[in-house]
Amino acid sequence: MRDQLGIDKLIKIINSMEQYRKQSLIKRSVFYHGLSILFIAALLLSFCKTKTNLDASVDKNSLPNIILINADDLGYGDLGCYGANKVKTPSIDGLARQGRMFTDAHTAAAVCSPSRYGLITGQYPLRRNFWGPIPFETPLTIDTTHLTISKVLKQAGYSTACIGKWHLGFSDQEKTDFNKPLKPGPLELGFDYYFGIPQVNSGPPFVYVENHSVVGYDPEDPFVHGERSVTQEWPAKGWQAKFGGAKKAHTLYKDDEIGTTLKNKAIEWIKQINSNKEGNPFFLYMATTNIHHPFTPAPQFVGSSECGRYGDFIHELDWMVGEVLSALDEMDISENTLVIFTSDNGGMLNQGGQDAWKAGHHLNGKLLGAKFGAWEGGHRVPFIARWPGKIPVNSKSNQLISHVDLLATFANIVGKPLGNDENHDSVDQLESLTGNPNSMIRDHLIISPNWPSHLVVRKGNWVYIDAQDEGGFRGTKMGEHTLGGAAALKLTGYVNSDVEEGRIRKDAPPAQLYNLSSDLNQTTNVYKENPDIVNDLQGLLKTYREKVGDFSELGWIDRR
Ligand SMILES: [Ca+2]
Repeated sequence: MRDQLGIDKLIKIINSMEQYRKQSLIKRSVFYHGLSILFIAALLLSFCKTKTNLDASVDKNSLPNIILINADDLGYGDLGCYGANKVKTPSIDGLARQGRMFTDAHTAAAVCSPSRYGLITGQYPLRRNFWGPIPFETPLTIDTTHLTISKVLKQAGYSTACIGKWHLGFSDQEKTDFNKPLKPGPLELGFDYYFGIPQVNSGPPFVYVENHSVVGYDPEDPFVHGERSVTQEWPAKGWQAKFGGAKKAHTLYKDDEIGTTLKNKAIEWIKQINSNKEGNPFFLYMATTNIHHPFTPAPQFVGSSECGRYGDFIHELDWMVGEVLSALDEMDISENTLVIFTSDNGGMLNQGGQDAWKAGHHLNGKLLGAKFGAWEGGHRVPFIARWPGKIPVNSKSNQLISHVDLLATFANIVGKPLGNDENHDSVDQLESLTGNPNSMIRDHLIISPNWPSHLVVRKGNWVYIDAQDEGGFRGTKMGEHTLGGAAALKLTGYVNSDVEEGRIRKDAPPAQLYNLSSDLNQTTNVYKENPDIVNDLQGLLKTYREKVGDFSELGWIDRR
């Protein structure tokens, strides 16, 4: 039927063309010669068009959307699927059941800013001499010529967004001027869109930033140094008196609405990209402020957990994740979306963390140590990946992986594996996500605590720390915001052979070696018993210390 209609149409067209020729008095041979050239050109054009569309649709269909959720300060023991029972995390537990949970995943650093640097660049932050959280006027810490996870995906045709906490600086000036466009920033590193909080929820400026601008900014109402900011007061929120002005921008930022706002923005962006019929895959890097202090869950979560505001903030985080996952279901795109959930460093024994601990919630599970530190609790974090049809459901992996590995892994997913570039430390872990490798893919792993002296190297089941104690927070008293290291063992009751009554013993070895296969909780320093291994790992660390290069030290270090 369709063929007959086509032939009838063709006869009609030929008849009308002949009529036109007669009217125009053009010779039959000239007219049809010209027409045939036009016909061939049209055919070629139409072939090219079809071919391009075909290629694009094949490529796009085969590439998954990627959502990378990076929680803040969420410890190894903070989720139900990792053993927590004072909080309920049904959405994240569900994600784990539908995918794979990793038990030996590590951040690049035990601290917010350098951890995020490693995640985004695939490079150990030590190469940038980067150790601590950056002050708020620090310029962009990532070189805009550097390869990033967002660039790898953008170059493969992805629409990309960063929504949430940035904490990696803006501008190329010596000090960032928030009264000027915040450029370069995430957009110059491969993100098409950015919305979020520029720094951290505990420090200024307490405003939202969208792309290059502070949301609600008015040049008539600029930021002012030394003026108290118009912002809500919360425990463990600081420096309000340091940076004020910009009243309208400050008023738009309400601490207990951040979780909801970021969740809404994330879903809004996914919906907008998904409704774009070009069919590009998308990459969303969603960095929550949950569960970094101040603990500011929305009112409906207050009092919902069994371990205070710390747990309530986890409940809000779980809700946010659940809402994003539900949105994927509603849009019918869950099947072709790789969702990764992780955290930027281990749990912190701040006031909220200490209260939670006393209520029986163990932030980092049975792991020794916490945020900022070289012990496992500082950098071994939850890492869950779901990719229907690719990642086996309800599976666990004890493969040693690092956040820096996402760069090479994403590059492989989009079919453009990275070369052996000295400028990154990323190892392709696609096989760890989707298969069951028999042996460790990584030969070794370097992890940065807050103190450069305490650099960590992991090789096989051995972990070596180049100094005594945790090399992180230095608070020694219960109730102190920065309780950490040996002193924190008075709270946790955990045991380490170098520690006695909350202090490092006088006869403790100068550095630390643990065998994680028999002593995951780092109870016994076996440095003295294994001089050859110590020697080998010290040598390995030395090669990395030489990579620091010409950079001056970056980030705050708790050197009290
Ligand atoms: Ca953090």
